[in-house]
This record gives sequence, C-alpha cells and structure tokens, in this order.
Amino acid sequence: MRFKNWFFPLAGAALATLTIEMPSARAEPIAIINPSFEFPTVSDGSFNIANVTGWSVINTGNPGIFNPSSASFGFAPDGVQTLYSNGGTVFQTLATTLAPNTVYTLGVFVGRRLDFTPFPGFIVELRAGGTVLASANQTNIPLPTPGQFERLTLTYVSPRSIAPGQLLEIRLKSNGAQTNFDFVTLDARAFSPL
Ligand SMILES: [Ca+2]
Repeated sequence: MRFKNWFFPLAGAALATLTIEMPSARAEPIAIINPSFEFPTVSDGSFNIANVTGWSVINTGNPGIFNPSSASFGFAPDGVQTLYSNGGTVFQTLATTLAPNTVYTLGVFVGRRLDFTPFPGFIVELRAGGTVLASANQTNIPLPTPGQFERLTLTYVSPRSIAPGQLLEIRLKSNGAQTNFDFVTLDARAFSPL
C-alpha cells in the first residue's frame, strides 16, 4: 500500500511529497472468468447443459447455465443467470498462482429453488495445484429459504512456505438436484508474517 501526499513545508520550497512503501494490507480481487454465469446467454426460464463459459464441467448431473423464472427464484443475486447443478461439478483453474502469507476469501451465492425440494446440499472448494486448500458445504450457511440465495464465504490462510507454480482453482458441486450458484468472488490479502 502506498501512502502519498504527505506534505511538509521546507525552507526555500513550497511543498515536498513523501512517499512511504508498506506491505499491502488491502484485499485484492483475483480475476475469475464469467463469475456471475451470465455467459452464454440463455432465454428467460431456460437452461443449457454443460456449456458454461470459462468453466469446466464434470457432467454428472447436468451442470449448466440457468435463467430462472419466478417459478424457481425471485431473482438472481447478480445479473439474470445462475449456475445450476443436479449433482455434477463445475470448476475453473485460475491464471493466478497460490502465494505465501496470504488470506484468501472465496465468496459465492448458493440458491435453493422454489420448485425443487428438499435441498440436496453442496460442496465449494478452493484448490491449488490439485490439492484442496479449504472447503465448505451446506452446514456453513443458513438453509436457504426456497426461492432465495445465501452468501457463503470461505477463507484460507496460506503458510509462509509453499511450492511455487500452483494455480488456484475454484470448484462447485451439488450433491443432487438442485443447487444453484451465482457471483463467485476470490480476494487475496497479503500479510507480513511475525
Ligand atoms: Ca448471475
């Protein structure tokens, strides 16, 4: 983090600028392709199967894009489309590698359809280099009200020493029909070890 614009009056000069470099303490977003599942576009009330821009699909349970009508959800948390899964897994390997001494915060909205009961449960994972760093499931959020979403937040703190070159990965899985996901975010905040 850079602090600028500390002005000190000096003899013979009106102003001088002092710049101080400090370790970053601000959470920075990590790029995710199609984090809100708005691509590809499907028409109102429709869905596709295994076609999720930027994400890979393990197609057991027809994961895909859903544009819910009011029969399923009152609204999507972000945009107009969600990711749905009837049991399959969807994942995205990011272009960012795991860094040491960093707090990672993964967020995602988890939705329970109005017209699908009971709620099957789900698994959300943050991985790097093929290893699960942290995971969460339906016990980590309030049971969503039918037709609504709950925001899940998952945190991982990386150690001082890690193997280099491990690409981060986000993985979303439903345990059955049907879980919806929307608006995935991943933030990283570096810290200085004691
Ligand atoms: Ca969306």
